Amino acid sequence: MTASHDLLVIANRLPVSAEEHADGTTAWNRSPGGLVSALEPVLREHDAVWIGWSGRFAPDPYSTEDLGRELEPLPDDVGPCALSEVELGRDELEGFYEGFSNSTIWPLYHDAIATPVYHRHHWEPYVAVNRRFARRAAELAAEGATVWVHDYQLQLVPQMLREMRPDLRIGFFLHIPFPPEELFLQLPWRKQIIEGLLGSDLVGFHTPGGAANFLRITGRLLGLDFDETGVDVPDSSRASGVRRVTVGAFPISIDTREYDAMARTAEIHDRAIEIREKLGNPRWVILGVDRLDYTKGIDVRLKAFTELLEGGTIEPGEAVFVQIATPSRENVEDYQRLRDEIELMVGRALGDHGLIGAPPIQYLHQPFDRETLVSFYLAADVMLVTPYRDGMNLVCKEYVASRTDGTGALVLSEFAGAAVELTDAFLVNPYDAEGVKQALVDAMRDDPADLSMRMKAMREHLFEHDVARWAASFLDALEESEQNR
Ligand code: ADQ
Repeated sequence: MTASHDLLVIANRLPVSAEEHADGTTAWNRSPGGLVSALEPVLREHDAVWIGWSGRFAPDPYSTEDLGRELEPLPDDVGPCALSEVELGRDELEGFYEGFSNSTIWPLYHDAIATPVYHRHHWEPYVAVNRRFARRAAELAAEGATVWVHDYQLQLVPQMLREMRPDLRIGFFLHIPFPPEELFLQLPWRKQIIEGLLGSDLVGFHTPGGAANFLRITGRLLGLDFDETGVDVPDSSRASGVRRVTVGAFPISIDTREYDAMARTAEIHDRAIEIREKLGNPRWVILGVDRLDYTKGIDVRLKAFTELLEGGTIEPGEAVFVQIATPSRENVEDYQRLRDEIELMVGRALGDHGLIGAPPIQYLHQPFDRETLVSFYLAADVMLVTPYRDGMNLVCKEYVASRTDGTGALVLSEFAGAAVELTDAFLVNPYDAEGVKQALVDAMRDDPADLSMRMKAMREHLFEHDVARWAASFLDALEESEQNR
């Protein structure tokens, strides 16, 4: 590959993943996802390349010169555009991904719900891997190309890349929350992270709150001048002496029309009816869908539902709570502990309140395809989305987009980015156990006319603010930030 690409997407993962077979062959599966479908039209318009890791390991210790074995090259036709694989060794992944990304940044940026760990031996591979991504982009970018860097695993890439290629236009988007300074300042490498992000022309967050936190920290930590739209970074190569970094909120969304269309098919309707029948046709089906992550507040919901059963507000057999929890980050200790805690809670509740043939809770620790998820969304009278903190949360948007007939109720945490937009949901503070119980009861018992008004308003919002609009607004803002150069 040559330095010919005018649009580069850099994300921790490629939009395809490798499935290595015992006979040495590799199958490549396209990973469907919001980001891929949002970017697909833009990628097609450009000579684009996507830089990321494929999920397969290079031998440790990683060295570009001496791979030990050649990784089979990626086939040309598997992705939505050209793909460039960044190699990672197994040990490196532990430090960079499971370590610094998921045991330091992830908990710190989610209000320190789990205690972040600060290990120097995690920071070093984080820097090394970020540099590898930046170098690859520097090699592949055409003069003046646009680069869009994604998420918390790659916060140093913008600055590294700017040093290598000052001609590039660099945008960074953070998919998780950005914390207030009281928390962020714990980070021993706080200055390096902020300087890394400030290598961008545009830094985007899901919410105005995240953007404001970031701006305040640039002032506090680096003494830079900022206002609500950006920050001035000293730059002696410019006549003005400063380079403007634009900062803003770009709430991500889903392909609303696609979910709406899926939910209208006869097949998915039939599957939703079948799900309800298998659950015993209760009056209420209540649903939770998440990655099994301690930020998502799965325990909050289980507790609320169980206490309502205990107190007799919900009669056994009247309602079934289905919790779908996708296995996630199973090598990180906090996630192993969480799984045990949730399964203990489910087991206890079933022991105390189960009826023969009619368990009040169904717990599925499995991934499902999108069609199946939409069938569950259609089958559910109430969707419970109760994270302690969430950058956005797409599940609640998928639920709303799937409720084509305007029925259904969404209970949504105030601490999900989506709460800024979906103000017609039953908003709750996930730390307030009584408040969550009350919101669930309100959602179950609300008058159908009120429910339908709320759902209609949320659906209208999502049809107008879909993922294509998100991608376009970020790329437009990036282009405009260039005009300020
Ligand atoms: P996540 O933390 O992964 O994303 P979320 O936004 O809810 O959270 O996205 C999860 C996605 O996985 C959804 O599209 C959902 O349908 C899918 N999913 C969940 N359970 C599944 C299952 N059992 N089987 C198959 N698919 C399942 C991070 C941030 C969020 C932010 C997104 C996008 O933490 O806050 O909204 O990135 O920026």
